[in-house]
Amino acid sequence: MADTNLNTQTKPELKVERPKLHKVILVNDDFTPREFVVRVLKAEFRLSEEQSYKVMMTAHRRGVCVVAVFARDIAETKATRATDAGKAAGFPLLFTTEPEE
Ligand code: TYC
Repeated sequence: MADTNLNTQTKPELKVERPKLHKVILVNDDFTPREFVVRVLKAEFRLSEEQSYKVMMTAHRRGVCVVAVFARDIAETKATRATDAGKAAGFPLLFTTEPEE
């Protein structure tokens, strides 16, 4: 009996999950001028003129466009700042966020 292993404990599982990245989404509207949208994309998201124009036109044509992905708090801060830039200029420009799958 000296060899009987009575240890039935199982190793506790350590599950460390990577926090999800969050998308910042540009939403189209009928009022914000195209050039203003491009200016905000360049200033807040550091996109080039060309990237900004493409993102703006995709939202314009399709209704929405993913601008970039960030950790949640950064995505939310940037979306709020960019939306506020529109509001300050009297435009209904809207940026939202959502978690990646
Ligand atoms: N649709 C706007 C216009 O025709 C331009 C625009 C594009 C506004 C994208 C918002 O997310 C937007 N002036």
